[in-house]
Amino acid sequence: MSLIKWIDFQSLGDERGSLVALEIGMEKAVPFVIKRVYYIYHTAKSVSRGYHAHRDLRQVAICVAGRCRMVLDNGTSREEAWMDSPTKGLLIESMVWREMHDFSDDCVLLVLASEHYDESDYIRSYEDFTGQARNS
Ligand code: T46
Repeated sequence: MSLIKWIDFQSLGDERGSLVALEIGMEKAVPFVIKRVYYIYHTAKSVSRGYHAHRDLRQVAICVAGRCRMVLDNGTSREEAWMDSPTKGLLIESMVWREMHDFSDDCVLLVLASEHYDESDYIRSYEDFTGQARNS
């Protein structure tokens, strides 16, 4: 099964512009209760971010402006996708290594998270990640 799992959001556009609404309980939109929201912006094009996996955390990432390239890796296969649509969320499951590259100057990456911030949930060594992914 592909690592790249898109969730399509309904755009409530009219002549004034576009609007996407995400509400707690909209199970089809986001398949977990959102406990945290953060956004990444002003990342220089030459900078890459991520380089970690999460033991339990599930997330949906939405590029609400600009674009960036997301790489996902489950320890066996590696896939990538351009994030460039405010109406598409990328579901990132637990135990998936992620890297983000090629941020445009105007990129704003909004992330909905299933848990509060917890540094102990991060696996920041690729070697540790592949070892744990093999055994899970
Ligand atoms: C992920 C990708 C997509 C907090 O204090 N609270 C938070 O909720 C977050 C997300 C980060 N931080 C602190 C930890 C670091 O001192 O903010 C700093 C930057 O975080 P980090 O280096 O982890 O950022 P990225 O862009 O490498 O990764 C982030 C998320 O941490 C991660 O969960 O999946 O975005």
